[in-house]
Amino acid sequence: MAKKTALVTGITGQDGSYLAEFLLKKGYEVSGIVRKTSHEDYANIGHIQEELKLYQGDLLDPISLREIIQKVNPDEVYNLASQSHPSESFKQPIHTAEITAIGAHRVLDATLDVNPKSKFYQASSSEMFGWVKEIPQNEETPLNPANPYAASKLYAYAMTRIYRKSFNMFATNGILFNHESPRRHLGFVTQKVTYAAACAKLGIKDSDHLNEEGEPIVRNGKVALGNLDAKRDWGFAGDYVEAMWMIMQYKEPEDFVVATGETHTIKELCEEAFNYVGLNWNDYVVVDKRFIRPTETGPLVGDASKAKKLLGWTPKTTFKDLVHLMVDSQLARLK
Ligand code: NDP
Ligand code: GDR
Repeated sequence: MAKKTALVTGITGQDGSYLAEFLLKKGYEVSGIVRKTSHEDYANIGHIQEELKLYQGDLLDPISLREIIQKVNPDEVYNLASQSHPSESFKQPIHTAEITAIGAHRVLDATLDVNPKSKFYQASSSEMFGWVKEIPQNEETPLNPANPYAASKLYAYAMTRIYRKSFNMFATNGILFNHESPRRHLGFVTQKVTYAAACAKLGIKDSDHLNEEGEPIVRNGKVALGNLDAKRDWGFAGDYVEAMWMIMQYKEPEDFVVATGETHTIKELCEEAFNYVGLNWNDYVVVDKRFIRPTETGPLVGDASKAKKLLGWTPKTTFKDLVHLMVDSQLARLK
């Protein structure tokens, strides 16, 4: 039997790399879209690069997208590419919309135009719940975005539903809550905190890696964070890419919330990471108002009972295990 073919946008990112690994294991032929950059060191997919087919394209460029879809002729398209930093979206709202909203629409439209039988997955986000209307959040919870990234995701989510209903496409949304891993960018809070805990454990007072303001993440032995009371529902990225695939195998194209159902504050994250290396987080964390966002999303906590019931999906990694595996990975890298 011919191999199934998947096309993954955002394959160099955290989720793209885990999804590519997962699909290769399932026997898929996996193609990915990469941007033309000056330095082509794909850190997250280096270990599987030879098994992948990579095509240069950009969500800003509809012609490249059409050509790639034509060449690959995919059974399944996973649109994971985006400007994925909500914090950055306050600084670059239009750029974010170009990629995260219209870019996603370009991939959706090119799929319909070139290969309408292909299934389509849109990487939708719990950020769309924004200033939340209810707790916990499920597929029926009203969407109320609180930043330009979330508004862009809302547009792409809505277009995916519109194409499904209007053009009879197998177009789905996975509404994923935060999911993390050692492959996360250091700009996200779980990586920042676990990196700082590892530095503290190793006695590193000034780190090599820089924060969003271009300063060492750890400076004079301290890490500067923003809102410590924000609440997030954090899972492990490796578990969440399985849900993406399950959503695409379901008999009907539907939208699914993917979450752990547990929420924690940033303070609790700090406590878990620093306790794990035998230290008190209060000695290492300072609040810096430059990292406090103009508006905050949440409190986020997802109700994934639909995914559990219809797909049989459940998360395997606990919050504790996730934080520990991220600290361990940072310790190994720094050593
Ligand atoms: P990452 O930031 O790790 O990856 C983003 C990917 O998008 C990278 O491969 C990046 O390429 C690519 N990309 C960015 N701009 C463009 C463009 N103009 N053209 C083509 N490719 C582009 O994100 P994650 O892996 O964490 O997330 C995957 C998707 O899921 C994103 O859409 C994100 O918004 C969404 N999401 C993520 C959640 C999470 O908790 N991780 C939760 C809910 C949704 P390059 O390497 O060149 O920068
Ligand atoms: P988020 O992730 O915005 O939820 O988006 P991030 O880790 O950036 O923020 C989570 C929460 O932590 C608070 N916070 C800080 N955040 C950062 N980055 N840096 C800090 O110093 C800091 N201090 C406190 C934030 O205010 C926020 O409340 C991620 C991305 O993966 C999106 O693409 C995805 O859609 C959502 O998760 C679900």
